Amino acid sequence: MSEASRCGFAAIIGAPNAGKSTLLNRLTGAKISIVTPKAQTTRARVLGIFLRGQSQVLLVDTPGIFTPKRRLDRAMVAAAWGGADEADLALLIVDAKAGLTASIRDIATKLAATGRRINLVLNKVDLVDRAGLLPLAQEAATMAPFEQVFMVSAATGDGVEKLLDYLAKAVPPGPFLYPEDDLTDLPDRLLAAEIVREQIFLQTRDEVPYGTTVETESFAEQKDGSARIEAVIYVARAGHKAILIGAGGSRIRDIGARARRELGALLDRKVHLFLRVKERPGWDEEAARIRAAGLNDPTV
Ligand SMILES: Nc1nc2c(ncn2[C@@H]2O[C@H](COP(=O)(O)OP(=O)(O)OP(=O)(O)O)[C@@H](O)[C@H]2O)c(=O)[nH]1
Ligand SMILES: [Mg+2]
Repeated sequence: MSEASRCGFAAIIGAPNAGKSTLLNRLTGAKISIVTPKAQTTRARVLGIFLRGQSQVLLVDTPGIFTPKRRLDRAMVAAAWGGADEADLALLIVDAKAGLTASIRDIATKLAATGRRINLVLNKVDLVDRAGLLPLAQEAATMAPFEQVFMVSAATGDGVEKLLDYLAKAVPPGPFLYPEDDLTDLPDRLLAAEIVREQIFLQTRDEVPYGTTVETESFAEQKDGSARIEAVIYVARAGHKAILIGAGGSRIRDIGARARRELGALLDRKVHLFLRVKERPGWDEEAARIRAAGLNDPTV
């Protein structure tokens, strides 16, 4: 690391489902943050780190910003704004297919009011007609003083190189804050819980994923190098428990099998995963559960 090194935080901000986590994974080249087709997948901030030239860029994936109802929701939205507040610069990511909705305008206005350096990232350009992108960018430019506008597809990688170059130059001069090999600060216990939650989001519908939280109860390294992981899935309703378990335990088996495979690949070792489903009405109003999800509870 020379005197010319740079290092800083860039927060990825936007509405739910805009592709923030997909972008974090794409920019870092690793699966760090979980991604599903459902809104409100990400619940807490997730750090993703990449090196480019003399720069270490600390990307912060955040929960989507929406109108919160539950205490959990309030903690999620607070985490998103906290991410923007603490960062050197922010990327406002907009789903180009969904366009400039009222909520995007609201987020852009609030983001501009923070006085942070902000950039616009129009994502999912693979889903829209190229001709429509320029007018969209021009209209967006009236919403906030964006430093730059990027048009990308986080899914295909289109346009991402330019964004990587920009970020490497945009972070302030300074020493690296993390070891050069680090990709994230996410502890393996939290990663395990997230990967299980990703499968729940992928394999259940309606209110079930939103009424569910996952906590790793034990994570033990075995003598043979494998990991033995026990996780508990809290559900808000008895009906959700039945759905998660499925006929003859088929659903929970499938969730476990896929999560185990994924974790095995991510941790690069054999994983033994044990899941337990527990009814816990009101967990989404419980400070301890909110903290266990990696969030600060804004109401205490
Ligand atoms: N076609 C296409 N799909 C994308 C792109 N980026 C993300 N997606 C999809 O959009 C959906 C949401 O992606 P996420 O990365 O989870 O979005 P998010 O903004 O993190 O969502 P929350 O965490 O819920 O706020 C997933 O199905 C992604 O595969 C893209 O560039 N093109
Ligand atoms: Mg996300």
